[in-house]
Amino acid sequence: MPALPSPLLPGFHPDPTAVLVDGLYYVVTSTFEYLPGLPIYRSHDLVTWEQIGNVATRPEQLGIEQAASGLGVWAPTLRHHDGRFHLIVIITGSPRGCVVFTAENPAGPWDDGITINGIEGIDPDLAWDDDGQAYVTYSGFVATGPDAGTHHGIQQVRVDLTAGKALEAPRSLWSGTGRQFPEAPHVFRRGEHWYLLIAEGGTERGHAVSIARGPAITGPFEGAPANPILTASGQASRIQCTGHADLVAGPDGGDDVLILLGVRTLGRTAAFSPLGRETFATTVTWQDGWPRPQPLPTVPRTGLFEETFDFAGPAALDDPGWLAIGRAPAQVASLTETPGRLTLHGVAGGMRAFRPSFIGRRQRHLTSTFTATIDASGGAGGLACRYDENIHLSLEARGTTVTATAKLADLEQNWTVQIPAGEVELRIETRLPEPGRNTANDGADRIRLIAAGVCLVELDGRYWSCETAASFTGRVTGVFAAEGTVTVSRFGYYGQEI
Ligand code: 6LW
Repeated sequence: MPALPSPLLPGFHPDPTAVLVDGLYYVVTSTFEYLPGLPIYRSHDLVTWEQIGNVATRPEQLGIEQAASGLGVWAPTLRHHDGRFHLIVIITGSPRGCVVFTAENPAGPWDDGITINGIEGIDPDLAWDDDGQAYVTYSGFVATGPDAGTHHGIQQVRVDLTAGKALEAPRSLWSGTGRQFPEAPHVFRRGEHWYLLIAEGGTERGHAVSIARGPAITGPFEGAPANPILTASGQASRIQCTGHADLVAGPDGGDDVLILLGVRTLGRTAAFSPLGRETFATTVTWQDGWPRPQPLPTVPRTGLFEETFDFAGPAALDDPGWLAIGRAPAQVASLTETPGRLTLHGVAGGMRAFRPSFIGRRQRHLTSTFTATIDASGGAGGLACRYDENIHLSLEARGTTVTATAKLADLEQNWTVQIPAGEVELRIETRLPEPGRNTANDGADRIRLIAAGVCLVELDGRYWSCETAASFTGRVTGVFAAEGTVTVSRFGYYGQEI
């Protein structure tokens, strides 16, 4: 097998689920409050990946207009059955609940989905027994409401996918080895055994993968003697939080592969991960009917990356990598209102708003430059890097002033520079700390906020990392409007892995 890149899908790509169909691999990850939801990636060799679309392109598929940041689309499971792709997901903070979407073509269109009633939890898995009966296996974690935070282990129900209902009361399957938060179950058959693969320990530094097996899809399940079979917990590794895995057969009959969640940490204490939870992969060998994951590939990605948008044509927003918050990108930004430019209308509060006027892209490279050429003469707006409405960085043009803002929960600081009237080029750069600067104060990357070539401030990126933000997502960087009308003639993203 060719060396697997590490990460497999860089940037905000948590909770991966994977399936192999007719020699092609597909991976979907979770998206929380963002739209479109559930990006779908395709690869023929697990090395080169292309985003072929998103499962949820229409807001009504998700119902997350009011979902708080960090709620919305949680961990999905992607499967292929009876000639159709099936994607099951529990949408927290949405009236839609547990939904199964299907599509013939994974690139879309996906249907509106059917809600499965009778399931209270997160991280649903969908599997069929040998007679074609469908089962949903899920984590009995309560994510919202008065009982939020309580846990009922891994549960399972037989379901009718056409009627959209559970056919029995939930049965408890397993609670893992005693680490907190048994979740992310996947059930599959291999040879004579049925396996129940789960995550436990929580999605932070205690994250681990454990497995059990039994004689039927319904169990009873018995844990592996060597659980947890994978964890970075307590190990001197830059890649931490490894867990939440799905299993696929390797290319060309090679070893199986676990597709899993992890973070890339920086700094002396490996404490901060600027890009949030990413997707990784590792090979698996089997012994005595139990999987033995091999060490995660440590060879990082290398190379240069560039994508630019000049908004000249009507298709610039069709790229599946644009993200907006609680609304679709095309509901936030227009390509027709000002021909040749992207137009956004201000939402008061700018990036502090619950639903800002913002479209952006995942930051996927630790060394990165985002640029936007903005005309804010009809209002105020600019370029921003977002974790959520409380944790973000921005450059906002208003008249002949550009204000840089660093927002960190209850703290906020501003810096200003005067610019000539007209268009201004705004830039957010992230750079790795210089080698040898590995001191106690070394947090994460260095972030520079630049307007018209002037660097207003350089900041330690530890404060815009998933640990500090206590965030399930990652950095998303793009353009926003805080007032009036703002237009953008050019947006560029340059990345480098070294
Ligand atoms: C997800 C859970 C988890 O539902 O984090 O890492 C939660 N694992 O399985 C949100 O992504």
